[in-house]
Amino acid sequence: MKLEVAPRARKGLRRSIAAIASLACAVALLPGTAQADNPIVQNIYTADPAPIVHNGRVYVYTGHDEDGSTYFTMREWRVYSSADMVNWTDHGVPMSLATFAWADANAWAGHVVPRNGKFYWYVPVRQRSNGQMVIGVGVAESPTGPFRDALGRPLVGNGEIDPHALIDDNGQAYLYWGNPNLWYVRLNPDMISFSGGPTQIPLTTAGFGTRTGNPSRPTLYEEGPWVYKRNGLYYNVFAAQCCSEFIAYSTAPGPTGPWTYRGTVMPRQGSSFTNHPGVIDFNGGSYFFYHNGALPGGGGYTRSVAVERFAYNSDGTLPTINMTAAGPPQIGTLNPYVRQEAETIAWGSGIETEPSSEGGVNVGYIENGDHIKVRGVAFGSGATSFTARVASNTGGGRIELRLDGTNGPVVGTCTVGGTGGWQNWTSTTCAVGGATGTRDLYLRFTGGSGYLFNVNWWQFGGGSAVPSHG
Ligand SMILES: [Ca+2]
Ligand SMILES: [Ca+2]
Repeated sequence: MKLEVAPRARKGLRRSIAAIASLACAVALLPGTAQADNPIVQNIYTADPAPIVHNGRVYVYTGHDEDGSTYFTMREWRVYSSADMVNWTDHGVPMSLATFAWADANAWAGHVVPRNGKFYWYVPVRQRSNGQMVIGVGVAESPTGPFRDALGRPLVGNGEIDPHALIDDNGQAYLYWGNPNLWYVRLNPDMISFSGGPTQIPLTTAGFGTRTGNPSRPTLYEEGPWVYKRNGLYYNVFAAQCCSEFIAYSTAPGPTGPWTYRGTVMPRQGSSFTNHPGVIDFNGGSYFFYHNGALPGGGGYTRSVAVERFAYNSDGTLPTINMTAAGPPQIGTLNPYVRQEAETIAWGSGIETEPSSEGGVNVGYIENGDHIKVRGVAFGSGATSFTARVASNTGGGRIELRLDGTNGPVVGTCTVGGTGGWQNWTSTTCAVGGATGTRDLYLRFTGGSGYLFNVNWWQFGGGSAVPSHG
């Protein structure tokens, strides 16, 4: 159970996020202007996206750059999921350095692959005994964890980073990794052991492009291999030629090559000197995940995960993909007449998330003027009530339900009272009028000074929408 925290710590990031969110809202109110929903997480810095598709949702696994970091100071990993590519649910911290008793630092770029009804998460971490970067593997029965150390020791290690797993059509799995080299091992079907030793993929200029001015690294390959098979072709999308990195790719007829360099996927953009690719197909579209320094205070050590939709060229080659603030279009709509987690967010301003005593995650650290945007909410013929699961160790406040923007029409206002604790939960309900059709919903929080209340989930009543997720 989550302990009461008083006074609650304030993080400097939130104040600056509110500033960018205000700008984003100002832009959103302009007719015909795309709404800013990149980066996909606004309350913390995230990096190194690793997306998977499971049971009709996209799960994206990320690292967590600590606020104010001046190095790759990373102690835990995060996971977010979405059915519509714009509203992302925060599932908290499913794995951290503490998961691996033999590791002491550097919770860096990992990759998750489902198999055998389990989820295997390959991560580079620093081994306490010798200070070397090695690769550990976590395992869980759920995509949101919790993950445990599958081995109690590293799976493999040679000082290099950025593991990525591929299960080929014949069932043979491969684990790729490396910076400055590119390695693989053949994983056994248990996904936590391998046959043979680490093998190097030759970094030839034909395979990985030509880098000039660095004789020790003659090719563009830098790090972050993302290897997958699509329509019979193997792709290796990777971070190229630090610094700053761009994203490039190579293709091959087989999982270990021979590779042919194919060019740029994402140019050098976005005020982070690293980038990291993650590529999936989902619900008829193709999506490219990456990171940049787009949030306030953002940069090379304070990064943020973002996503774009793209289409393969007819010959299977990748188009050039540019970073945008708008991100992909929404797939379908969000159903307000079922329980929605408060931490399902298109854009959050001023809020934080934390573990909830009722399970999962709740939104907290709510102050006067903070808000949450939920995109494309299908109210249909009209909602008549709103219920929120709330807790407050202070005097509470109000939830204004607004449409279209933080200054849009108010369709209801719920009062939240004190509950005697930040994790003492109760439900509060208020009347709603005028919420019809499909609109963006803004939960705008108001009240006195200090922290007002927490929200775990919400649900509208009375409507008859026929929502869809595409
Ligand atoms: Ca706040
Ligand atoms: Ca929740």
